Amino acid sequence: MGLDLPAGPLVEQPDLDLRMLDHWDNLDGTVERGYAGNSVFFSQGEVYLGGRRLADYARLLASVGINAIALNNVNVNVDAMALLTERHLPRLGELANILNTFGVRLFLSVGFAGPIASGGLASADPLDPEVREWWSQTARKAYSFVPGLGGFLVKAGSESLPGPRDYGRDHAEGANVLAAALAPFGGLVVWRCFVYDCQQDWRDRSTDRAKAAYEEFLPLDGRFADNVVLQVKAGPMDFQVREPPSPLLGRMSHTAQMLELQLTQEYTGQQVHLCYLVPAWKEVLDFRPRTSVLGEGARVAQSVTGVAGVANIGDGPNWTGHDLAQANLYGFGRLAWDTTASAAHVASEWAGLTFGADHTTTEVICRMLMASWPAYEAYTAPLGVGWMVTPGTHYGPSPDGYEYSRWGTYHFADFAGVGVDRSTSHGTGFTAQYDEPWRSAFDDPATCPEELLLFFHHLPYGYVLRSGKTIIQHIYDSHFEGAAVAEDLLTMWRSLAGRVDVARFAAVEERLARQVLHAREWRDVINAYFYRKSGIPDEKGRPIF
Ligand code: GCV
Repeated sequence: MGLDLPAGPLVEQPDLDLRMLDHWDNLDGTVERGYAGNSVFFSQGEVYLGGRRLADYARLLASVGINAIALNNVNVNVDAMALLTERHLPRLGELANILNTFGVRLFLSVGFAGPIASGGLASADPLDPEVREWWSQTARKAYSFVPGLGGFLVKAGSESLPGPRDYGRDHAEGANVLAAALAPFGGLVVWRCFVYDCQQDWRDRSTDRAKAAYEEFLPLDGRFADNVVLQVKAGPMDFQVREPPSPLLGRMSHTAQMLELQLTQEYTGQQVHLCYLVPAWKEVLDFRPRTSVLGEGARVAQSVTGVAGVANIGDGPNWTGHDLAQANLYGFGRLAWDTTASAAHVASEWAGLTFGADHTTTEVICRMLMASWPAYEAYTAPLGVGWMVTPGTHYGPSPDGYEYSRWGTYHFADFAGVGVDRSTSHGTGFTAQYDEPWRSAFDDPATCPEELLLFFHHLPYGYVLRSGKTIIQHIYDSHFEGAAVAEDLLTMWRSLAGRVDVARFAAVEERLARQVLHAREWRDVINAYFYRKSGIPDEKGRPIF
C-alpha cells in the first residue's frame, strides 16, 4: 500500500465477535446461488480434501478477519443429512483442523428433520424425549470427531422445509433442543429468521411476507437459550437490490442476533454485473432503529453480536467469477472487523492490495466500484419495488415473473400505479413494526425515503417526486441513465489497458461488455413494461422498445 508502518504496536479489537460466511454448497459439488464454479469443499458426494485450495481459502479468510464458516447449504438435502454420521465426520474433522490453523471455526447446516431422516425416528418434535436424546447423541458424536466445531446453522419451517410448527411448537422450542445438545461442548445454534408463508395469493393484499420475521420471532424474546443466535436477513424480504433494514434488527433485549448479508449476487447481477455491495451493507449497519431496546443513537452494528454473509466463492481460479467481485468478499471481512470503515475507503484499500499501488488504477477501480450498486439499482428495479427478476434463476428482467405467484413477492403494477401499500392506515401495517421516527417517516409518502417509496406505498404514475419528476418519468430516466453508467464502467476499465495484467484485464472486460448488453435489456424491458401499463410517453421522446 506504500503506507508507513505505525511507530508503536497496533492493537485492534474487531467490532463483531462472529464474522462468518455461510456457504450454500451441496455434497454433489454444486453451489446454490453460486456464480463462481463448484464447491471447494465437496465433490461427488464426499468431503473433498485434495490439493491446496482449502488451506489457501482458510488463509484468505483469516487475512480479512473472517473467523467462521458454515460449510453446507441451509437447504439440507438427504445427502447432507449424512454429514453428522461416521461416513463424513472423520473428514470433517480434518477439514476443521485446516480451518482452525487459521483461526476459522467450522459450523454445519443441519436439517430440523434429522431425527427422522438420519435417526429413523417417527417424529422430529422438539419436545419429544427421544428427539432430544437423538440431538444430544448426535452432537456428542460430532464433537468427538470435530472438537473445535462452532455449532449448527438451521433453516427450519421455511420455504417448505420442516420446522417446529409442524409439531405445534414455536421457534424457541425448536432452537432450544439443539442448543441443549450443543451446550456441553460450547457450541452455538445459529437459527435463521427467514421464515414466511410461501403459499400466498396475490389477490390478498393484507398478508405481507415482509412482516413475517418480526411477527414470528419478536414475541419469543427471552425464550431462547443463551447459546442461540438469531440470524436475521438484512431486509424483510430477500436480498433485493434495495430494501429497508429488517424491523427485527435491534428489537430484542434478551436474544443475541446476527445480521445476514448476501455476498453471492443472486439478485444483483450474478457476478456478471459489477455490483459492489459494501455501500448497501453500510446502510443496514448504520441504521439507527431508535428502539426502546437499543436507545436513541445506537446503530444496528452495535446491536448484533455477529454478521454472516452468504459466500460468493467457488472453485474458479479467481474465487469469485468476476475478478472485481472479490471486493465484496474483502469488504465483508473489513466491515465485520470495523463496521465504521467507509465503503470508499474499503474499495480503494482492496484495489490497492489487489492491483498494486498505481494511483490511476486504484482511483479508477474505486470509482467503478462506488458507481456500480447505484447503477444496478437504476437500470433494474425502481424506487425499492423489487422482484422484477426472472423466476427461478433470478437473473434478468421479468416484470411480472413473480407477480401472480405464491411467494408473496408483488409490486402490484396496473394501469394506474405501482408499489405495495405497507402503511398502517390503509396498507398491510408493516410500517407499525418500526419505532418512531421511522414508523411515521415510512408511513407517509411525503417523508418516506424516495429510494424506498414503492416498497412502502402504492402510488399513481403521475405522483411527483421531490426532484419534480413524476414516478413514470423517474422510471424512464433512471433506466436510461443506469444503462449509460454500465457503458461508462466499460470505458473506465478500458482506460486501464496496459496498467492491469493482460489476463485479468481481458476477463473483466468481457464481463463488463456482457453487463452493458444486459443493462440495455433491463432498461428496455422495464421501460416498455411501464409504458404499456401506463400509456404515458417518455417526455424526452427516447425510443422505448
Ligand atoms: C438457500 C432465497 C434463495 C434460496 C435460498 C433462500 C434462503 O429464497 O432464492 O436459494 O435458499 O433464499 O435464504 O434460505
